[in-house]
Amino acid sequence: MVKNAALQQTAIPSVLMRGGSSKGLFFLASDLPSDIETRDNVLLAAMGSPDVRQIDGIGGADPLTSKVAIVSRSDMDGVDIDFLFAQVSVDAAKVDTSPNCGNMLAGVGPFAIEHGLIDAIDPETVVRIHTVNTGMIADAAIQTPGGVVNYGGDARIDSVPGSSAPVKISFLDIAGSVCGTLLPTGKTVDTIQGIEVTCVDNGMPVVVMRAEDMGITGYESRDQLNNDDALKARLEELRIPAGELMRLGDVSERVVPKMTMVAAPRDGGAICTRTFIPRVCHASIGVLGAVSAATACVFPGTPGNALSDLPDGAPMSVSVEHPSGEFTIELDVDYSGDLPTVRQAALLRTTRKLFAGQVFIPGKIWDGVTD
Ligand code: NQM
Repeated sequence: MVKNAALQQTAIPSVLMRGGSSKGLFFLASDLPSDIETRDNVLLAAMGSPDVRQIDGIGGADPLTSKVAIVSRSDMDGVDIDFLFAQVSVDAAKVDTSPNCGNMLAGVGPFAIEHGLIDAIDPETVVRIHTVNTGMIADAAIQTPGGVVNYGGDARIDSVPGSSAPVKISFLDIAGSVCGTLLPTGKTVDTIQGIEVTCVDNGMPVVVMRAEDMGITGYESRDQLNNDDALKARLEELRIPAGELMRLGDVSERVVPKMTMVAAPRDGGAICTRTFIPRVCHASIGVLGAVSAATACVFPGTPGNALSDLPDGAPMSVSVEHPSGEFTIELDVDYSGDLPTVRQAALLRTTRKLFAGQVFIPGKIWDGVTD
């Protein structure tokens, strides 16, 4: 930690990484204040929030680029790394650490290896990660030929230009990550204000509904939907009671549940989605958001099930269409009980280190003294 007294700023070591289709700052937990209020103020200052342009920080003025990963060695048996995800609001002084982010998760393994938190193995290092937000465990397979993280490669994901090394992520126990149970209302279908929805939490609390019921086709662009103020107001009217039903309490200040509107697939996928996260339309779809939305489609009688074209196979490859392409998830579904359950979800992401150095925050927010 370096305090630049002349400039009255505190310099904090940090790496800017793209994780999947998101981007954000990665910190070692030991470089941040342990007091949560001070830490959140530091993160807000680093990103430049609250401000729609985040002009006084390094955030990208979009929820997808206003994210933080806080990384440390884990004390848990058999687990390598603890990852605390923080969603830093763009236009409000809010930091939400309740949900996970499967996109930022893709950068955690490389960051941990390059900071000496775990030894790399030639040619691949499987990093077992505990997401502190929800207690979930994930395995991320990082390419490390010669013990060095490989960022180059041919893997492509929609909504990210170019290609880089693949990061294969397997989620081991994601049901009920934030709400406690997979179907937090106890039902596969609820009717809220006349709209049929599935409230599900398979890694991310998500409310899934027919796009048609919300007055859209479900094939609109992100910009079209972001300009639809009436739709946004209607979604928020549904989200607040859905949050209560999902046992999340008052969600007016939180970033969960996410709102996913579904339509029949039209590009060869299993389901077409448009997701609000929750006040802005996602450019594609979140990783765990996609796992939850796909899971909602597995339950017979749900709006998603009726519209989807699910493939056979165990695990089955579910292609989730979104505004900038598709995202394929391998879902291992167990149909032996009364209701289907998902044993494991696996998917492919890529990540890239973009910038390493120090982020400067005003010294009055934190003097840089860690305890
Ligand atoms: O659902 C956006 C993202 C996410 C979260 C959001 C995510 C996930 O695309 O696992 O990755 O839903 O706010 O990074």
